[in-house]
Amino acid sequence: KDTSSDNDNQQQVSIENLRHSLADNLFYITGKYTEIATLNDFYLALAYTVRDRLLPRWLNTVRTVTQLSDNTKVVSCLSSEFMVGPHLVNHLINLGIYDQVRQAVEESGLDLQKLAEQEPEPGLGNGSLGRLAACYMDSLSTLEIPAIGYGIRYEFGTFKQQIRDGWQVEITDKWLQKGNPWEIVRPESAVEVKFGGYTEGYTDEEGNYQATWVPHQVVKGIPYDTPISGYKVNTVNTLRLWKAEAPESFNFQAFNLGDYYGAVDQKVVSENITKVLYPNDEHIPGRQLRLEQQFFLASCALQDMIRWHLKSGGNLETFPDKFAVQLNDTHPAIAIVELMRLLMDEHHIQWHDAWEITQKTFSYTNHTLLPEALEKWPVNLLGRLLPRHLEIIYEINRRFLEEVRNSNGRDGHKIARLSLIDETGERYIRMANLACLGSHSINGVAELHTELLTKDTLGDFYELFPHKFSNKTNGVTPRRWLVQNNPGMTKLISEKIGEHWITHLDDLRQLEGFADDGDFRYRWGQVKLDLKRSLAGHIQQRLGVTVNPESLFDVQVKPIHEYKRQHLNILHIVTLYHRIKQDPTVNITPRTFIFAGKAAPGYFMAKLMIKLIHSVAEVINHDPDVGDRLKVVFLPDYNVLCQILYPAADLSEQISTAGKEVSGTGNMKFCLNGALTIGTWDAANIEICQEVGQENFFRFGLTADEVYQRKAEGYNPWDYYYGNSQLKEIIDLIGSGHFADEDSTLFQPLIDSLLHQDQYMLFADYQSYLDCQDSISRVWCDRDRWLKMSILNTARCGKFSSDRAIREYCDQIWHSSPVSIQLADYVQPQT
Ligand code: RUG
Repeated sequence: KDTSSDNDNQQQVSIENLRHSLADNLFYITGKYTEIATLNDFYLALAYTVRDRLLPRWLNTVRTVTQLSDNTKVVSCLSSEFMVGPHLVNHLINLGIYDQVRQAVEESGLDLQKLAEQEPEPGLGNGSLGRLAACYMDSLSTLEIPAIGYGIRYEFGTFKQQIRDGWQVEITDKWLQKGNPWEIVRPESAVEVKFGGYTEGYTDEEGNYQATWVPHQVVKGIPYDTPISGYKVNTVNTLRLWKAEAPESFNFQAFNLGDYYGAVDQKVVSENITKVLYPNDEHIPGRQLRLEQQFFLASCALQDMIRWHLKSGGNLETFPDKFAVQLNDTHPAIAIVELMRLLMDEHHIQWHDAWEITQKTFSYTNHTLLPEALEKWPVNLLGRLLPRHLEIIYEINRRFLEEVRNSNGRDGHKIARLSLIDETGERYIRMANLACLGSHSINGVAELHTELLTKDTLGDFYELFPHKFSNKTNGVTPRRWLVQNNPGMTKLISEKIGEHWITHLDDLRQLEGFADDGDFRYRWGQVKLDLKRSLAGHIQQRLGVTVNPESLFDVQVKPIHEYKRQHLNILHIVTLYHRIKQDPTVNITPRTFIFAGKAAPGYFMAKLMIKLIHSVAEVINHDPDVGDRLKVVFLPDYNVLCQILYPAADLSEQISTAGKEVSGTGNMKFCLNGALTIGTWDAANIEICQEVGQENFFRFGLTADEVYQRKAEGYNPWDYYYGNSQLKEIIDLIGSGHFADEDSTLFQPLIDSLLHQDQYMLFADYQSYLDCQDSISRVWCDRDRWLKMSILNTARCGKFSSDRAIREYCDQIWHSSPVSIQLADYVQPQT
């Protein structure tokens, strides 16, 4: 490890140098002189200045990694989503040059924060699955593990959320509109991806059946590389995102015949593949474009890795010794079949060996327990788009089921469940089954999740291959989620325990010793209050709502979904409001309820929940009886905002129905920033509670077993409605149209779904939630106790570092170890 890298930086990155580079880049790259440059031009010039400082590390990492000997493994993350977040400040912190750059920027008459705000957030994901992949890339670099992330360069990322009249409106995310200084396009490394057509079989000279795929269409995959720096190390790994292009962008024959649209047809059709990211929770089995995206990513990534491996002198038998390929959910699972095809059809390896290589190469992370979220593709669609792959899937399945029948008997139901083909109605390919079969490792992302996976969702596979299953509880990177987002708290912590915790999060335990120190507690409280003041300013400016920074900031930030139960939170808020209306002098702990999150564009109920939040807010925020005791705000388009929301929260709402959330990572970010959690016994909440201690955690509600049991006994929401007068009054109040200008129909679909089904058991958990919230209000009034609990939450959340998770993946699944990157032959560009 090059421990002198910090010192090198200090010297190489002199303020003077930085100022010159900034001026040069403004002139030579943006082509502007200072007087006419916009803030964005200055941001671009600064980004290039920082990228220049990254390049020696990046190129040395690439060079070292591509020349690694056979026994060093490269971790390859295949993910349809990477939510890397803004790059600029992250690199400044990782390179250890934040202060110098800030000074150079100031001396140039600019403000670093304002420039940083110019950076559009690449919206290349829907939420925490993509955010997790980005945290893992950060940890891989920080731990000096050779790694590459493969994803799609969506031209339009996740939609931007606007709110009009309380309703969500989706706006196209044009994140590339003003250029992207972080990426470098590598057209020389393009690959070709085939689609459609038919297959032709023949028997080779040795009598083996072989197949050729005659595609209908060929698309070019162009890689765009983005650097992912590690914290104060030389490793800068690569995120390689693929863009689809037509091999020939312009058809002159069509043009000459006067068919002007036809002349660019291919270009349009091909480029559509990487145009747009599909929103979460969309019903996608029939969406051909989504399958095209998945296959495009899988094929580009595998061709790239194979080329790299062969070029560095390896042969394909040793491919799994060189690459550990992690499938982030089933979205890239078609890669299993594509690797089989590439090995057999293009590299002439026999089935048995190809299958062994494939299984050794892949490992699969599952991220869902919801049956409706388990991916499946109609056989017809897959066969039309990928005819050769369908043949291979059939053959994998035939061999697998034969083996099962031979060794496990002929339980028809079980065989039907294990089959890669769902034949219960229209025929589908089950991607989770394919991922289980084609991987040597399958993991869940929290202990309860893994337990439920092995018991239920993937229970049949667990029975057959128990050795493949393990748990790897998710983690988040402390660099982005504390050091970058919460400099005040970072400074306070480091003052007491040094900076080692930034890469060894367990060290935060040393803070426990300060929880009883009155002075430390006071300073901890002041840091929080400052953050809350600045969030309050933001709320005022954006929404025109005045909130009291001294009130309890009660925050629920996550995608809007019935199982995440934002509407349970609303039931609590309406209960407090109702108490005030019944007795305006009632003693209520002042609270600011903050919501943020997007609903999938086609998910009506989630959109109605957003409308409900706004309608309730409208009434409560303007009711003189309520005054400033309660305020409700919804912050639109939360991606960018999470940076200020997590640090400013006092209370983190993690209230999913037990057994429905798989892990959550927001819960970890809140805890790291000293928020206390109100949570169900679900997902990673359980592990958070175990770590911080139940006396520092507010637990309520049914367990996953109890949820299951109640449902089995015949859960009836009406029993709760009639059995709890408070609940009945609240539901009736919402149903009456009180929050909807007396329109009693507006929220009826939500009310009906609760009364008639209550799939996510809000009514069963309502009283317990309310009691828990009341006890939170009491604890809040004991400021010393609250602050102590807050400090202990931060002190004890070391387990939830993505560094810990990545170490577990490296040791137990990937068998990959650190490689130190030397900068010895590095020549600094002249500036
Ligand atoms: O909903 C889950 C979260 O609970 C989890 O923390 C995250 C990362 O593991 O993945 C989320 N998720 C699941 N996002 N998409 C899916 C289904 O594909």
